[in-house]
Amino acid sequence: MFNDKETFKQVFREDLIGKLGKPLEEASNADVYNILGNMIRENAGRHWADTNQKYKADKDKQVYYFSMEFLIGRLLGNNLLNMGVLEVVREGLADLGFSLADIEEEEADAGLGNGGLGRLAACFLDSLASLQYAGHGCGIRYKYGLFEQKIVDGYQVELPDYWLQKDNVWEVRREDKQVEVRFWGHVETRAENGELVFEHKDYEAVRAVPYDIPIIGADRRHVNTLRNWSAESITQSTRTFGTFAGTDYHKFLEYKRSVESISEFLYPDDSEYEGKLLRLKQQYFLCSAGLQSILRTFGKLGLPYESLPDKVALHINDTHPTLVIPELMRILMDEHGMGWNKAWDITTRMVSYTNHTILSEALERWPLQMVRELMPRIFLIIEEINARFCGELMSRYPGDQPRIEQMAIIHDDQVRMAHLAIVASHSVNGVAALHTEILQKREMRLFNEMYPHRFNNKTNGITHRRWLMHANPELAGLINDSIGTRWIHHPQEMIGLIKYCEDASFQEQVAAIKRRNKLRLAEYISSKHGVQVDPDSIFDVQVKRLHAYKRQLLNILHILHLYNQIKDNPSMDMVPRTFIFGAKAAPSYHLAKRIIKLINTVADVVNNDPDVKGKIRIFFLENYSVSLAEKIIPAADVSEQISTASKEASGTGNMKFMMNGALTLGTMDGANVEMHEMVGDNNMFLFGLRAEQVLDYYQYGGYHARDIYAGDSRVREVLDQLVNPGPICCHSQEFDTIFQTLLDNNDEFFVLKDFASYVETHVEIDRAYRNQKEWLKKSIINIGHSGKFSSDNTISRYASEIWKIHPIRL
Ligand code: 26W
Repeated sequence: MFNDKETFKQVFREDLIGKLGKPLEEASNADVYNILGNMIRENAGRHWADTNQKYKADKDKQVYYFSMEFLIGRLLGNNLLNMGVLEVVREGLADLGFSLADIEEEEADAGLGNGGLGRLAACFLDSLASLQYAGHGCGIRYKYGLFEQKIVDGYQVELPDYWLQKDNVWEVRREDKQVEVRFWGHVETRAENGELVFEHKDYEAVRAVPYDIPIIGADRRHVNTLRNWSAESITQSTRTFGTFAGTDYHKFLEYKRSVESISEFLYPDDSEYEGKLLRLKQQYFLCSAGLQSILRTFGKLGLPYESLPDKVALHINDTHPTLVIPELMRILMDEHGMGWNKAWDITTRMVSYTNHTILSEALERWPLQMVRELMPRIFLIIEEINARFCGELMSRYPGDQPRIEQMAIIHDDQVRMAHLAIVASHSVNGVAALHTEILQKREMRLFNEMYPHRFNNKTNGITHRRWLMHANPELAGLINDSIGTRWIHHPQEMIGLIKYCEDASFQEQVAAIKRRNKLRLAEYISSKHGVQVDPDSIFDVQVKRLHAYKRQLLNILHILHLYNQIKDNPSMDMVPRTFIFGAKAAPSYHLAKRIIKLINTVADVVNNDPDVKGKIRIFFLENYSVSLAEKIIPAADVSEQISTASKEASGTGNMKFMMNGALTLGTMDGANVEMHEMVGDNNMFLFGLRAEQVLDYYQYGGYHARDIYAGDSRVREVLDQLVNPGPICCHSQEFDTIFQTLLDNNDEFFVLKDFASYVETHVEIDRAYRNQKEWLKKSIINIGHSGKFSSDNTISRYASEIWKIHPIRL
């Protein structure tokens, strides 16, 4: 397209005139963003068509990653990077008087996800395309992404995220690829030539229209597709409404509104299941539309349906898209005349499932009645799957009724989606070694006994292209200068950095880069909070969704304790700390919102107390999002990964921080365990209960939070400050709930139990930071090992072990 700066500038000017009729002097940042984005998409368009052509011609096996969430964030910078023109464009724009960083800020952050699960899906798409696999995303084009968070008087306020207000230059509406999804109605069953025939009658039809986004691989030539579905009304059809005249018109408007609501907004609940009808509609909408379109593409190959499992793999990201299973059965049987056994064999050979959580409150269980009414044919199929599965259980474990009840798909008038997903998948994976072990040995023990070969681990990963090369270009540049550029294609080769861990000049360069990143973040914070931030303080960061198990509460209680120490001894010797938080709470999650308020209240008190003299500062950065993460993570010194052991399935933020040279303060949870395996005790700050201990407490009891309150004066002091009149508790009983969960409800997440060891570990960090040479050595060792957590590695494993696909050379 344009491989040198001068060509770029020329093409860019021509486009500006040709498309907007504007000379350069009159162009705004928004204009530049639009022109540039369109230029890139159009250019990718050629490769996109070629890639699809190649897949079709060679009949390559395709993977479809079904996910209710794709948290892709901004695409401009990453697309420029993957197309290999980032520097050309940066310099070209600078010549024309624009800063690429400012232009990137014009793009709306595509927040079509809640957190870890959605961001993982986005990293996977980047790796699939970059490793030249035929792998695509299948999602929903929500009109509103995750809410925008404002902090008002210390409280979270949610605003709608109307991200489409700005033109989305990346998507292409594909009217010609639309399909119809059917809800409600009833099923008529009759026998035809000795076979049962099922006919769905009186249904409500919804038009599903795909919007495709090109996913540009790092070789620029390989371009896959993220296909997001939008729900629209059927205007032409007279089937449902007769003619749209008279009173029917109102009926139509009602129908239109109800249909459009399907792809209106992303549910903001992360890890808490809510049995809402609209959510179930969204799930079936995604599964049915996605599958119909996939099978249409397959149909054009002219192959027999028996070969489907050799040509298509379907992956479900948590149980949210589990309905692909009965939907595929329906299409194979009702539309292609296949018998049950054959359809079942094909389905189970195509579907694989990833579990992302063991929190029982996150396990989806849909009310049977809702399933029956909304999707009558799907209901029958699920019932049949359950009946056959229970039959199998009875012959395998005769008389073992408790086991059958524990494992059944339908139980208590509910459909247990995880059970359905396990029974109908050929692979079930957890997302970190510890998580998978807990699934196999505890949560899904009975299924693991029955299907021992089905369970496997695929430790999560992150794309080093976005999270290192794009977010921290200086560090990436330093790595190139020291070990060459092979690591970009083989991220594990970052291990070569270890030999520089004690090299004074290398250490200085790492330190200088970190400092510049901290200055940049300090400027951002100053612009938002109107306060100076000390770049020489330790930047201690916890950014992630707000959830009790992630224990932001432990962090803020420790800060309050530090504050108490400073008040007692104003000349206390400590390295200044800047504590940074970023977290959205689900709008209905009362406790989480109170914790946000507590963080902001403590921040207010501490930041304005002259006795503190800048020793600690606390900032809650509002609206944590992918683009904000890209600013924060490269600037962090300490990465807080402090979940109650056993609760965080993997974590992926932990990996992003590690890759950017922050040291982890963490529990032995999720992927922290694997980080520790690589870097050892010396290069991580571990504390707290181990997963086994936590799980044993849950099983056998023996933990009494009140004993700790009684026995540890530091704990007593901070907890009392939450509820007794004073600077933290100045009006109402705002923090009573927090006090009560810790004491009256016996501290489900062991905040008080881990408090002492957390405090000690912070002292250790203070000590360690004073020795900069040692600190930098640890930091470099972490960066060196982080290549293992590139999602390129993760995806290679999914490809060879689950999906059985190979890279496709274009
Ligand atoms: C049904 C409501 C609901 C919505 C989302 C339940 C559960 C979820 C997700 C499973 C929450 C989630 O994002 N889980 C995170 O997945 C990441 C990617 O695997 C892991 O790194 C995190 O540890 C896990 O919490």
